[in-house]
Amino acid sequence: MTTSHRQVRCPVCADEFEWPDEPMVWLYNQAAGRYEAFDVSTVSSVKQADLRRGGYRKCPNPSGDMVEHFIPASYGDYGEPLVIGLVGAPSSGKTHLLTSMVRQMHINGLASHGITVSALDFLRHRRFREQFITPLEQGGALPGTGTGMTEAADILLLRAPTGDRPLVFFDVAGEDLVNPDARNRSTRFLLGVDAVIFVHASEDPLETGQSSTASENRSFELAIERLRDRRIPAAIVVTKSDRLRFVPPAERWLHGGDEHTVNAARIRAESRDVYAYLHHAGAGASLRPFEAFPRCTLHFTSASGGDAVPVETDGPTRWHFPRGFRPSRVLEPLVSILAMTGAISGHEAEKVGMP
Ligand SMILES: Nc1nc2c(ncn2[C@@H]2O[C@H](COP(=O)(O)OP(=O)(O)OP(=O)(O)O)[C@@H](O)[C@H]2O)c(=O)[nH]1
Ligand SMILES: [Mg+2]
Ligand SMILES: [Zn+2]
Repeated sequence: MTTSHRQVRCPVCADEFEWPDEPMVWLYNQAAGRYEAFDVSTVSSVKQADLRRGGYRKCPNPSGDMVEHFIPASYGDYGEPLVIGLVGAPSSGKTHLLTSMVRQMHINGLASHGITVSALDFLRHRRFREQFITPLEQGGALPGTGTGMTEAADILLLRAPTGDRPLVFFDVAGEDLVNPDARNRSTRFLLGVDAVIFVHASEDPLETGQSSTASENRSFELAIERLRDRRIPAAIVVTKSDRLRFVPPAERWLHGGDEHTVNAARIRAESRDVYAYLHHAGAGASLRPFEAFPRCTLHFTSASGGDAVPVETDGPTRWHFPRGFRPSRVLEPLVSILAMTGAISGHEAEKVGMP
């Protein structure tokens, strides 16, 4: 049932409003391509619950600064939502990382922590699966994210021993994240995030002059600036670490595969190795979140397992991963964030990311 008098922050417009105890549910009419209001007070309670699960609410958007948008009708019925944003330069690997993360969660990658996930926003999740998870599972490389994206990429329901919470991910274009224009709506999600995953791409040894070793990481800087007063946890991820097979600590961590426990000492050891790697690679600018946020962990991940190559076609160039899609350690940053935000509890979890 709906919990009344509860303040909820909309994950789309970042406005806060009282979650209404109303009988209206909006259902998406596929054929007409629009949401239609439906009064559920006339149907049985079993049907009401079912319609709420698959339905939406129209956000009142008190600031009146966004186009009409809808959030899952059951969004306010669970514990505090956990909103996670990805931040990183264009092409740093945010979308591949998020896709492989969501996929690993769905194939029970968090089961050893007593956590399962399912779709909360069914339409959004179906779109996410069709556009990202399925193509990646088939070995295709995903296109860059278009600018102007303001909506959450996916909204899931996280069921953990600590409670059930909506889990929201934002993944906007790197190009928008390096744009300092305050009117840029794509970065507004930062106002509502509970944790940030900062994504740094490890260098492609075949390319030179890559931005990853630049003295500045604009996307990190701008996000840190806007989150300055928020004491939220963060994770720095060196993704595309499959490229670091000649860098012994990275190779060793990736080779170790996925973890099944929260072990604060191990997470600290990996964080130390990633820190040293970024420092020696001259990418000190990507370490800024470590100084800016009170709790921060660092990770090596690979979303794909290898570099994409172009596919021979007559049409426009497509890219694919010739050895298939083999993610490694993509859930580690998420597990650390779950520990640092209290979604995973216990003595070890409390120590994660502590200085
Ligand atoms: N080797 C390797 N390449 C990767 C990996 N993840 C992503 N890539 C490549 O990096 C490129 C950019 O990845 P995206 O996930 O689209 O990067 P993004 O940060 O979302 O980029 P924007 O949406 O433009 O901001 C893609 O062409 C992928 O082929 C990885 O784990 N390993
Ligand atoms: Mg992207
Ligand atoms: Zn809204």
